[in-house]
Amino acid sequence: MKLYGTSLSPFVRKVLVVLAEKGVEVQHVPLRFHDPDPRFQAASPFGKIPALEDGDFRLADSSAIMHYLEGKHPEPALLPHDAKDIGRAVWFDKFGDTELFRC
Ligand SMILES: N[C@@H](CCC(=O)N[C@@H](CS)C(=O)NCC(=O)O)C(=O)O
Repeated sequence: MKLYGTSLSPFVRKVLVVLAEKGVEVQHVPLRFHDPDPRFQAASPFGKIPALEDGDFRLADSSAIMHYLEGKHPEPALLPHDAKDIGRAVWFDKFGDTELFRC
């Protein structure tokens, strides 16, 4: 599994924390956004970081990647199952990525 994106990005750091908490081995490729690397471009069509490559599966966006990792490596669980709790968890994730990030 490869994670593209420098850890200067808070979005990349979010995914690195998820990978570390779940004990998933990853090859970190610390490139910057819009890097011309064709494998990165294939994983992130808009050139944003982070992007993930897992075999022939590619995915961009930190939240999408987080949900993918949660499904593939359910233990330890980092997301709740209860409807209200998952609603709140998604709210905090979006808040961190948007309102808080802008500050
Ligand atoms: N919603 C995306 C946002 C990713 C993002 O905006 N990353 C910044 C770096 S911190 C980036 O790649 N910016 C380049 C651009 O917006 O074109 C995510 O959660 O991964």
